[in-house]
Amino acid sequence: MGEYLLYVEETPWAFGGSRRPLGQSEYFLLGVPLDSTASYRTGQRWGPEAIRRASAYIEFYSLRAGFDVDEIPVSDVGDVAVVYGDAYATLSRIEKVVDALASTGRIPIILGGEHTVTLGVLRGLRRAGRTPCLVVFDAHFDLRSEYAGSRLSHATVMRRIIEDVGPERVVYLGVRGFSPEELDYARRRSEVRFYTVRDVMVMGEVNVAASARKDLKECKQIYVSIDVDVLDPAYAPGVGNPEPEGFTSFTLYELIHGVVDRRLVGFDVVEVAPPHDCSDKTAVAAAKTIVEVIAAREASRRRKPS
Ligand SMILES: [Mn+2]
Repeated sequence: MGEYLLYVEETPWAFGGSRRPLGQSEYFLLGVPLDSTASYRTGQRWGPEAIRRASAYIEFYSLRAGFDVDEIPVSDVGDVAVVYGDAYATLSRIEKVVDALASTGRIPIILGGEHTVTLGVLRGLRRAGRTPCLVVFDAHFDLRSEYAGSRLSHATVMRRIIEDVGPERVVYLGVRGFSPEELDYARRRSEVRFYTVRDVMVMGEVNVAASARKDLKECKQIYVSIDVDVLDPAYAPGVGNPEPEGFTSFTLYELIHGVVDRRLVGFDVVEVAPPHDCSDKTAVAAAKTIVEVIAAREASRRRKPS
């Protein structure tokens, strides 16, 4: 397992404000400061640092779970050493580090960086023997076959993932900004399941969560990918590609608690771009999102199996 250390760098801040040893934690947290395929606004490389700093100053009490997530040890192992200018090489490092750490049964928490990192994480999990279904919170489908001449970028990442895992294992929540090509691929060619922002507003969080749970019924494992641009730019302005008409924080956390359960084998929170943030509010929202995902899994484990 020691080889993974070759690709990991220590960081000045640790999640939650303190460094906990890996041996005591079921969760490990890993930053990936990658933003080299960003097409509009860059700066996601500063995301992990901003989220860690914000996490040192917020409360970890989860209103919905009813306990303090600070009780649950999370070991912050640092950042993947990014290969600047080579996203493929960076992804292969993510894959190796996630494989090494997840093979010991631990749960990865990944801080982006741009959304492209999810592909490396899922490949690492697969090497570690985990093939989860995917719940994707995102304003966008990221389903383009190619973007700006490249098959690997934040705009194509979900297409590559679906080619790996199959569309029937993927559920989107909060989508609203896409090209006709992507919508066609989602609706007709892949029949991937998705709930738009409007679906959520019209049906309500409780009903959408119930429906998504049904979609995920056959899944033995679940991975959650949260692009913070699923939130409205009013709540999360510091992102690469802001898209109007997003979720409130309330809606996001309601849905997280509605769909995340003990089957969770990992998750990521991506696309925080601190140069475009104001008052650190995107970083704070991202830090709280991490707290709520852990809370939702732990709450499910504390309940008796139904
Ligand atoms: Mn997005």
